[in-house]
Amino acid sequence: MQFMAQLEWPAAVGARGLSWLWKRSRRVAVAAVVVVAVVKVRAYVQKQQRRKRWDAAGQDVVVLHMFGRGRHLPNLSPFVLKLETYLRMTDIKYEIDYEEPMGSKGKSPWITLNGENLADSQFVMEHLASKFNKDLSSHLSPVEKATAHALRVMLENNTLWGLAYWRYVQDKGREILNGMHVPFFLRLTLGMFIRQAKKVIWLHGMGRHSPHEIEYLCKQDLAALSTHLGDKDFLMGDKPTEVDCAMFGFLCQLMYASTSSPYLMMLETDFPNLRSYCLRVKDKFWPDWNACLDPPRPVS
Ligand SMILES: N[C@@H](CCC(=O)N[C@@H](CS)C(=O)NCC(=O)O)C(=O)O
Repeated sequence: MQFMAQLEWPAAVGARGLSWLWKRSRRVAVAAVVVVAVVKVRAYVQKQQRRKRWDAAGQDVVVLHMFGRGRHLPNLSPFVLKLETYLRMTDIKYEIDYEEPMGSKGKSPWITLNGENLADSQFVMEHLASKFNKDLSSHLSPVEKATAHALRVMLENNTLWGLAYWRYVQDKGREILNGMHVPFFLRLTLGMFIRQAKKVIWLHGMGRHSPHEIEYLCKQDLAALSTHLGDKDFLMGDKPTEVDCAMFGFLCQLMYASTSSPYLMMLETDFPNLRSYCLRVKDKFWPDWNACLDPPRPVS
């Protein structure tokens, strides 16, 4: 059993279990190996079939892998909504896959394009911008590009954790569960998922503050965005740029999927320009918003 020490832990646990079974009943041990092999082969075949379907999307058509649609907004992930908004802004053709939402980095979204996989919304956007010559920020000065970069990173690496704290710790996942279709067996694992999320938010550092302090930190982020936006149509001026995708993807989470949080109230009372910005971007790039909900609503 010396080799077990070198196996990854799930394989080591499996090997120990098998050796325990083998000592008690060889027949049951063989049956267990056969069942595991069948499950693995089936999963492999299904993956190949999915891959064939994605390849059939056609040359230069992006397959966007993502979680299912939400009841009140097209996606409850700010990163998915960001990337899908970018595809719409740039008129890049895309298809959606809900079967395999998590990519090689264990996160959503990711894409398949011409048989290649690429993960992370930002890396994907940069890749598509150069491949399809769709750099929406080419008219910005270096200082403006630096500002857009800093504001995006603030949202995705600071404000995001305030939202995550509200969603998983304060709200205990209720709006997420009400906001999208989650299969029954996954609902059963919610407690485990929340414990894991709490740990991650704690490790990030946001989870060590009190709810009041977290609200204060996020309000400062929203104030920075609101001040920079002012009365412009888009964050960097009168034309939409990549940072608008991130900002819209994020603000929609506050507007449509965190309705009992203090953040929606902030948009309504303290930062009305962020709220009207969100509606403006929605009207321009998501005319079919209602059709992209689950269940779809009549187009108004
Ligand atoms: N930097 C990544 C972040 C993606 C991300 O955090 N996605 C979340 C959904 S909002 C996710 O997949 N979380 C699953 C997990 O962390 O286990 C990107 O821009 O795509």
